[in-house]
Amino acid sequence: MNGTTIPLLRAPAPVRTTCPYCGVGCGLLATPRAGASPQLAGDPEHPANAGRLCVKGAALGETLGLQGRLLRPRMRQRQHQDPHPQGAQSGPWLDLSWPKALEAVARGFGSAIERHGPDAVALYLSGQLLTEDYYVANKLMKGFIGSANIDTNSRLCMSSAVAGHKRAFGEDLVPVGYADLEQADLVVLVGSNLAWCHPVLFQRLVRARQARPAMKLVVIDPRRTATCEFADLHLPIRSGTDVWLFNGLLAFLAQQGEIEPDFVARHTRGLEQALAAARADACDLATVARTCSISQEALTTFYRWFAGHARCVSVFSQGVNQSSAGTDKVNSIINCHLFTGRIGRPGMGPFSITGQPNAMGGREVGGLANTLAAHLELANPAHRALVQQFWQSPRMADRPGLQAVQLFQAMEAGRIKAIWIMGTNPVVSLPDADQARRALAACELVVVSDVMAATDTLAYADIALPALAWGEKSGMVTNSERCISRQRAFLPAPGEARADWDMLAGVARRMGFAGFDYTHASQIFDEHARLSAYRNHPGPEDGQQRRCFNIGGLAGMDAAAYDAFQPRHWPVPPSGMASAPGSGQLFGDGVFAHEDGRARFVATPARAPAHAADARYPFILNTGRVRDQWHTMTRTGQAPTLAEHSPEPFAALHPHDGLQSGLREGALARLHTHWGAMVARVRLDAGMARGTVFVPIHWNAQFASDARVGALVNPVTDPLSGEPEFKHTPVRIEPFEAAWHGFVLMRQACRPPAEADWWVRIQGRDFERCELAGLRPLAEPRAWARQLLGAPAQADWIEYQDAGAGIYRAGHVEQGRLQACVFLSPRTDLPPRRWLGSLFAQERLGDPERASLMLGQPLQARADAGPIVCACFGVGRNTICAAIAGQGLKTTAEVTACLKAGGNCGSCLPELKHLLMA
Ligand SMILES: Nc1nc2c(c(=O)[nH]1)N[C@H]1C(S)=C(S)[C@@H](COP(=O)(O)OP(=O)(O)OC[C@H]3O[C@@H](n4cnc5c(=O)[nH]c(N)nc54)[C@H](O)[C@@H]3O)O[C@H]1N2
Ligand SMILES: Nc1nc2c(c(=O)[nH]1)N[C@H]1C(S)=C(S)[C@@H](COP(=O)(O)OP(=O)(O)OC[C@H]3O[C@@H](n4cnc5c(=O)[nH]c(N)nc54)[C@H](O)[C@@H]3O)O[C@H]1N2
Ligand code: SF4
Ligand SMILES: [Mo]
Repeated sequence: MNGTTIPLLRAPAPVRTTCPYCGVGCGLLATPRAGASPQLAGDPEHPANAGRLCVKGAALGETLGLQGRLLRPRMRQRQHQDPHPQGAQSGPWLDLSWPKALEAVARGFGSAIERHGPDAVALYLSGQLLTEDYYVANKLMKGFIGSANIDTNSRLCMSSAVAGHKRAFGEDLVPVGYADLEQADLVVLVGSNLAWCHPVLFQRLVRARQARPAMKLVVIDPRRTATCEFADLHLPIRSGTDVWLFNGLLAFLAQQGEIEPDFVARHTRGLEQALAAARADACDLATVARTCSISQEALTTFYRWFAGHARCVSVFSQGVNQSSAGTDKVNSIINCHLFTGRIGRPGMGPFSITGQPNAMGGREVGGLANTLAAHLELANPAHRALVQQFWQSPRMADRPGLQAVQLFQAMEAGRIKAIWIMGTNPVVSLPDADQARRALAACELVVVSDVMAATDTLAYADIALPALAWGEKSGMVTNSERCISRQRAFLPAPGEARADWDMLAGVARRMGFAGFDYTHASQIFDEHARLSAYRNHPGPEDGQQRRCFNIGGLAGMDAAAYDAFQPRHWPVPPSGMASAPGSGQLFGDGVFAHEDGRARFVATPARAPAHAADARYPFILNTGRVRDQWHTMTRTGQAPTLAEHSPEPFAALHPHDGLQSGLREGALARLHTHWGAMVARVRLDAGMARGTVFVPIHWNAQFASDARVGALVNPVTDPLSGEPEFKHTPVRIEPFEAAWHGFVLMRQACRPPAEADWWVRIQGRDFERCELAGLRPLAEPRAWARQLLGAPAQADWIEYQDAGAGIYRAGHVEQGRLQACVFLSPRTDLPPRRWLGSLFAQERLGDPERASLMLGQPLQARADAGPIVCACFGVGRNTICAAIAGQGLKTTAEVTACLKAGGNCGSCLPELKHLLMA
């Protein structure tokens, strides 16, 4: 449970580690405390964050408890193969020892390979694994099993950026760092909600702008996001039209003569074709503006600003990558940077920002089905030979393996007989996510390593392997700006949990493979570092290109040196070896990684997203993130501090669209696509484009009855990168006609009742909350409520009923303390949950509180703070709005001075700004 006392691993000195969430890669100091959970703070010496943390990082302490953890290897017999919403395998779990579990995995994989060949097995990994885990998995699969059926959730994340970089630069290289963002005169954020998804970096940007107010910020996103609150210009382009926009920009720059002719002539190829394609799409500004559905004035402003600011960084993220034209979107942006020579110098360049903490490390080890290791290429026979020689491996995969979406399709078709899923939750995060269930149900052997005991994916596992979690595991990660840092353990290993690399090596040894005798993570990192430098020098005898990814300078660290490792940006070539051309400020010398040293313009003829809206599915479904949750919520879902900002799954749409569809704010709506359906709370938001609906990705069967948006997403992928079109699926949205709405707050775990056709579970500080709704009226609310709240016959039970109005309220009090309460109504305007939640912190419920409980409203009008805006200080919207109005506050600084809100992590500053302007 939160706040559990954890035994100490070592004397209380701060341990330097890094945050397990986003790709900013903030450093943390964890100080173990006797008799209390460790104290966590931002590391003032880490180059990414200089001591700052966002709200997710600041709340990490609330996720360290062992409740819900998977602590022993388990196995179960499959009883049937039918996909079932809550899991196909209904046999009971049996604990087993590690040797038996590893043996079972090795035998299962071995048998599938023996019967059907190496391509009948697969690994599906994650950008949240440590570099060492990733390295061992890739080595096992590609070099020893001999198949490239190893892919990762990075396929769903930045594989379009990888493909775009390779086309343009010849190697997957990100030429921009965080300081460039601060030095830029123009920052363009394309398909990135940086304020919520990379908050500490966003705040670095905001501060840089305060220091240099002339710096401009442009946001290109169909939605008006929190990031837009700080923008000088927001281009709410029609979803999927980025290539038109950037083709238009290239044509405009050409027409204005804004070319860097020397750079283009000496360091690039392919301009003519790219420009011809751009001009074909963008014959004039009016056409581009119309296609992108923005005003010509806004378009021209953007184009002029781009033309006029040499120091320009274009940050792009999932609004670009997650598209059936994702790779072309990436190259259309890079084209504009090459044309203006804006790359390789401070304060400029195209910046693919990574999402996961070790997405970059996964690229280094070549975790994708089409890459090798150390930025080498699977398709290149010389590269395969090089890696095979280094690994001394018996075989080597010689063709690309299946990419995530294809992999699960092949599995459903029976072509994958055994899979090991590690550090990812594909039943939630894949597109057409019900297909993932069918696929896993059809697979003979499903092995899942995870830190939690219950996830939507584990529901389909035959073998569950307990992994060490953040705080317990140790290894390297690389952030968005190529900075390698250590994650370090500051907690003891709980139960029998093991490091992921350790499980992989154990299975490899049991499969009879040599080269997996690691006893410490430092040995694996050393091997990875040596491979990066191995024959990494140009020479006619090699036929090899010099690779920019070289960390040979980090080879040779023993356990102690590894333990003391300080953050370093790569490349770090071995001492004495010259850096590859193009390293340092990457591409500073104008030399790129293509054989001829030149970058490539890529012709990117624009094409529309795969599926258009039609009469049946008239809206476009866009999916993405909220501020305070991480992905499938397995960890952030346990933190009360993080639950309050967006407690429930929602569907945001424009108020006019809401009106036309009969959807009120706060009502429930059902969403249908060709692929699946779900139910969510309606949020009317004037910042949404007409005809679009936004749904967060986070909720799943562990937290809600029916809110897994992945099930609705079309599985179309980009032909080059294999990345799915997560941001564009035609959808229908209609009222979910519930006969009753209600909610329960309980000190104990709250099990959603069978009568609820819809529910959401929310972690509170002293209680659990369940939001409920039912399609059929409750016959006996009172008996139902007493049973649900588990109140004994003689319990102190207070209640209020207005049977005619269908209203029922009840509370169960024990020794003066509120144990549980329930509220039911035919409407959605139920009492404020935050105020009720605060009653659980009280030692004694006085008569006024008992009365107000039955009234369903606080006695003082101000007692309900409203939905939380500042999670650090628990400041709600009502409190903020009252202070703004009552005290005439004008700036976020004044709000902070008055209420503290925004004064710690700063994640809520965009929302404070919004409230000030409202
Ligand atoms: N709080 C939080 N932070 C996170 C994560 C998290 O789960 N929670 N996850 C991390 C991970 S792994 C990732 S990959 C990053 C993702 O970080 P982001 O990419 O910033 O986040 P998203 O919300 O997926 O999408 C970004 C924006 O793309 C917009 N968009 C949709 N369609 C289009 C389009 O056609 N064109 C353009 N230009 N924009 C479009 C969406 O409206 C959305 O606002 O976040 C990381 N950080
Ligand atoms: N609709 C839609 N879907 C999307 C996206 C979108 O924008 N829209 N975005 C996509 C993107 S960018 C991403 S990155 C993915 C993310 O999607 P996932 O990777 O599926 O999401 P997570 O919740 O991060 O899954 C991590 C899993 O690993 C477990 N875990 C945590 N630590 C460890 C560890 O140390 N070892 C092991 N073995 N397990 C561990 C967690 O409990 C959890 O079950 O979602 C993708 N899916
Ligand atoms: S910005 Fe927040 S989530 Fe991202 S690494 Fe830093 S503290 Fe963690
Ligand atoms: Mo991601």
